[in-house]
Amino acid sequence: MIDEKIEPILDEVVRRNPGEQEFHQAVHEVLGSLGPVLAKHPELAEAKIIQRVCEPERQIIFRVPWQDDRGEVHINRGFRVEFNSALGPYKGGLRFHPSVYLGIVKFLGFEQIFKNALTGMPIGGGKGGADFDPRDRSDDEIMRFCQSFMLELFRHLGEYTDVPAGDIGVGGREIGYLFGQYKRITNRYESGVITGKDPSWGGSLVRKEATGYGTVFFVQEALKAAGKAFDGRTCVVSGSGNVAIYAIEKVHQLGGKVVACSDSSGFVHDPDGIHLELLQQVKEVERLRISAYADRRGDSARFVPGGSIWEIPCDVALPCATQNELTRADAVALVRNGCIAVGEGANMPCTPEAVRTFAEAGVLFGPGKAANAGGVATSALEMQQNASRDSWTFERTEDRLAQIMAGIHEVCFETAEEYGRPGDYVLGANIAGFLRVARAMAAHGLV
Ligand code: NDP
Ligand code: 2IT
Repeated sequence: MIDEKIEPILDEVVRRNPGEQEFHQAVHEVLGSLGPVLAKHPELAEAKIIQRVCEPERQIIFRVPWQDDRGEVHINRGFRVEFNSALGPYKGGLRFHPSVYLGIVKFLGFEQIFKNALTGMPIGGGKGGADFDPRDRSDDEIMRFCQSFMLELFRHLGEYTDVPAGDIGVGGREIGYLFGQYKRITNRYESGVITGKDPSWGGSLVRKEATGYGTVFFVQEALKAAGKAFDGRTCVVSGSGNVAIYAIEKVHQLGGKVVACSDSSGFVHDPDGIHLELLQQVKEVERLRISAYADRRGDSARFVPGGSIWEIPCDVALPCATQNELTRADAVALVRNGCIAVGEGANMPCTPEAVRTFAEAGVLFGPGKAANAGGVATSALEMQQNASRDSWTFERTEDRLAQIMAGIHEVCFETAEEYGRPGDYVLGANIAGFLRVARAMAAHGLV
């Protein structure tokens, strides 16, 4: 039930942003937690902080023309939504996927505001991307697209202004091309203008692993608070991209076993445990479909085209692919099969009905803005290293990441208790993240 003071604000967001279904969903999810905050802090209501935080500070939409290897011309649409700079420069990834439109960029940017606040690092919230499909494109085509994209975006960026990174379809290769073009246009080696760089030229160790590792660290903390652990647990991880691969690695390091992962064409079930090196070879090196993993793995693994990965019984489920990939029916199947914890490695992968199903069944549930914050937190550590012209060891950086994730768990846990809903990490994350941003916005006056 949404609070009666909040309902008109939500209605207004829907009216002013027609057709942006994912953005409406993300706003509904956050605002659904904020009723008790307004009751406790009438000054925030008076300053209309909620209305202000729902309106991006700046939205940039631009044309991205490029030529493929045969000389054919393509026109894509690029986006950067600079949502909120109360806590620091706009910070958030770029997504290249054919489904990208303003509503997806705004949902991601909105989530990013509160996620970044939860990290405790000095970063505001933003997101960008393009409706470009990188699938089956050559390296040269990817480079030309990235160069054209940056030729427009560069004027909006800067280490104190707006600092992009990767997301779906944007990994180390794309970050390299984007940085190279920014450097060429501006004639500045401004390392801190983009994160997710390779450690050999200004990137941070652990950034590549950070989102997946961080998600597992968050779930580990939640299990610990419930007197449980990862050791001996069976896990299912959806996706097989950057977040999924390193979530799988960390689960294995902690003594759990991941028995299934997926891509948009289907999933593989490997009851002996996913073979990480093979998965990396297939997905990171050769950029093949997940079915190639099952082909090479032999009899122990099978590929299931289509279908739901969440039918595979597990103790811990980590959705690490994309928004709304885990529905109510999937949640019911997970609960029926004895799942005890869910950590959102992706952004908003569970539908609202799925989240409700987990809550009703008492499943520990780590929402994305808390559970997947390790990626952006390590981006902030990369900015810190760039600013001091330093680079830290893997161990030091991973320790910082683990501390940050434990801190995020703690603030979500304690905030849920303070507001009378122990164990409700959704409420805890939304309120704790919102309050940090809201207090800074109030202090800055009406801007
Ligand atoms: P990648 O591009 O590396 O991998 C994405 C994975 O998800 C692929 O396996 C892809 O399969 C699958 N996927 C994407 N879209 C769909 C879809 N519509 N249906 C089914 N499967 C799909 O991206 P990341 O691993 O970086 O991102 C995964 C999620 O994590 C996203 O929600 C992202 O926003 C979130 N995230 C990422 C962070 C990061 O640092 N990279 C930080 C925090 C959150 P296929 O190849 O078939 O498309
Ligand atoms: O959703 C996310 O937090 C990311 N894609 C990472 C953003 C970042 O700036 O590292």
